Amino acid sequence: MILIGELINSSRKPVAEAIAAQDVGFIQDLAKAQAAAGVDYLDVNCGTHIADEPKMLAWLTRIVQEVVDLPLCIDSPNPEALAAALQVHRGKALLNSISLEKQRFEQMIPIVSEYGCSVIGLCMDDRGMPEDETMALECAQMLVERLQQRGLPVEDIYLDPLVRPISTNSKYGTVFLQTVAAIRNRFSKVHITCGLSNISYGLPNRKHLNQAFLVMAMASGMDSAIVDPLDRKLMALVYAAEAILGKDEYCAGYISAQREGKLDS
Ligand code: THG
Repeated sequence: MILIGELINSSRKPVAEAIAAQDVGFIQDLAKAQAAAGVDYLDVNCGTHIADEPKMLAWLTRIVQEVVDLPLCIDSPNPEALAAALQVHRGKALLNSISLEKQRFEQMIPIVSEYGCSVIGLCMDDRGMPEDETMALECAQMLVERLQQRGLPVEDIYLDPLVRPISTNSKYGTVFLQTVAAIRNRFSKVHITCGLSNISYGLPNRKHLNQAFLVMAMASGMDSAIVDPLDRKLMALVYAAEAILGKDEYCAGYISAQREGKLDS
């Protein structure tokens, strides 16, 4: 699994406050804690600071990479903010995100080419978010086709079928899982990711839903997710599910996780 740590996001109140106060230590501690938990990327998002998002996203990128040796998942719908952050980013970033919305696609593509990053493609177009797996698969296919046309290798494409809360429609869980399975059946090499915790929005004790959903989505072919890596149970389930799905030869990863104390609650 390619895990993306979600905690440096200004939709979380302590982070919004730290960004407003330019509290470098608070952000850097969050970066170090997530890196120690074993993620592959750290998401950085300061979408609530609209007025000076380019400056703030570049600042976040710089201070996070001062203390962790990880690539970042740069999370913004604003092309100027993405470009400003990519300018100071070291290594190969993951741009979060492009979509099939005409204006967004055309604005983002030159940035992806200029900085040679990987990219998350949201499965939606100018009609909005798909309501069923047929339309979601159509968006996925169109994204892969158009990104490849622009020279992006399939290994650099992360499709996000978009998780919606089951509290708003009880079908959203199965629609997502069927979409993942259909994408995986069609494209063996493309990455499939999502914002995992959207599934449980509006419900109590959300961690159980997030954990069950993660395992089911992995079984359907999802190979990446944006998660809270400080949820130890969730992280232990990633090791367990990878071993069960044959993604962990001789269960070596599971056994090392045990030795490193990562499987204790
Ligand atoms: N797809 C893609 N990118 C995304 C999302 C997605 N980026 C943002 C988001 N969704 C994923 N990241 C987060 C980060 C933090 C939280 C949830 C998702 C979080 N939420 C608190 C909660 O749910 O309890 C609410 C905030 C708070 O009040 O603390 O912490 O889907 N490509």
